[in-house]
Amino acid sequence: MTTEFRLPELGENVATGAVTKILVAVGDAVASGQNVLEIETDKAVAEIPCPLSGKIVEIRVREGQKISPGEVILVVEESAASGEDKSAEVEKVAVESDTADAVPRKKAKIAEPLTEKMRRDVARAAPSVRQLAREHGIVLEEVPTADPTGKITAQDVLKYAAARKENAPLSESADETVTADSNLRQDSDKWGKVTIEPMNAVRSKAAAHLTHCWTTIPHVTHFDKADITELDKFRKHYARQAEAAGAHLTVTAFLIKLLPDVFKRFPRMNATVDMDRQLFVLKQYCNIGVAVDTPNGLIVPVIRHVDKKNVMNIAIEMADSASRARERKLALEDMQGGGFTVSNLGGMGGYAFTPIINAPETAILGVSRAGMEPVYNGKDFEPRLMLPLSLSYDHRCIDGADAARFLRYLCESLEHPWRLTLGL
Ligand code: CAO
Repeated sequence: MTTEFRLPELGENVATGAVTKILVAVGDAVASGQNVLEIETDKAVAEIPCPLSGKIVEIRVREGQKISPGEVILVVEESAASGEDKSAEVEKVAVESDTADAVPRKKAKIAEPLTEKMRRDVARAAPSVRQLAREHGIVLEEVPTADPTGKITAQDVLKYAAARKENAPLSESADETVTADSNLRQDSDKWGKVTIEPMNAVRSKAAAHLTHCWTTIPHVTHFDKADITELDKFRKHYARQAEAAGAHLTVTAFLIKLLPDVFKRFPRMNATVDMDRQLFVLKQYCNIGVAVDTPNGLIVPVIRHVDKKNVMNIAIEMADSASRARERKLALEDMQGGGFTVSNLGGMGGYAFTPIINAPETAILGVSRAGMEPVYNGKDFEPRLMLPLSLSYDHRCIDGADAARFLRYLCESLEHPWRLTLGL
């Protein structure tokens, strides 16, 4: 007797995943609970265990293929021992039969950590909205939303569907490049040799989000420099003590610590623009997104309530979030609820850049590499450690003069952190 093993549900609203690795081969013996497949969804790579025991007689998926819950992964010739307990986990279907339902009536069992993680990864949307997305052939997680809680409305889906249609020639050809087998093998175009590199799920989601941010927010970027000579002495003075307590002190943690007080003066920097209702939502809480460079692409975990944390707490949490981002261990909510983002490229180099605002936020701070510069003190040139800062802001909400005042005030706060304690 052969039994089909179908891809179980990956979590509410997770419509597809890409097969990144097949861990077994036809003819292999498989034991119940053994991982047979690696699947990549938007935020996670997960191993899929097979609840059957026996010999694999057929593999119906291939690496790189996108599959959905309910699709057959393997056909297993079951061993007698596994015959008793499998009924609740997979649906029995004769291989020859073509009358099998496209979706199994019972869900295949899936390893608990996976379902928990993926359940948290889902985008929020009403069933009718999910249905609408399906009708348009849209993966819901790709739909950008201006809602601060991440909720996706029917209007968001329709807007996205219309935009996608407008860009059809471009996106269709891109899709063809990465999905069609023949094109994956293609190694030249009319100008010469090429290499085809498919987009992974993180990059494809980031691409859709960044396009939405860049095309819907009128950006302006303002530049300034903070003299962090004294702050750096302070940081280095406490570096060893901090390290012993588990924190690597960097300028990023100090910067984040100062932001809540600076926002009190400039509340529109920690806000959302609501064009439908023609208003600004000013946040009373302070959650800061930190752009993290990962092997799979840019990910922005959020450090919550930084106003209630000290520099050490922030440094520890930031390092932890960055390493979880790099290991693909973040849940969707770990990346939600931010009011402002900090993107520090200073560890790598450069003296300025123009970061893209992370909608629905209204501003983002780019940090470049601090370096020694000769600064004129009215009499002489002094060597000072200068930190270049680039602030991109939403011009619908923030005017240039406010942005300049905000960034100057932030620079002065880095230069004289005690000033904030005066409330001046
Ligand atoms: N100027 C000079 N040196 C800097 C610096 C700056 N602006 N920022 C960090 N450094 C130093 C740190 O002090 C550290 O050196 P020491 O070990 O000698 O103290 C070193 O560079 C590495 O720091 P880090 O980058 O690991 O630590 P961080 O807390 O400053 O940043 C994180 C953490 C997660 C923001 C960072 O690792 C990262 O991923 N940055 C990339 C962000 C990114 O890709 N942005 C682009 C978005 S748009 O595509």
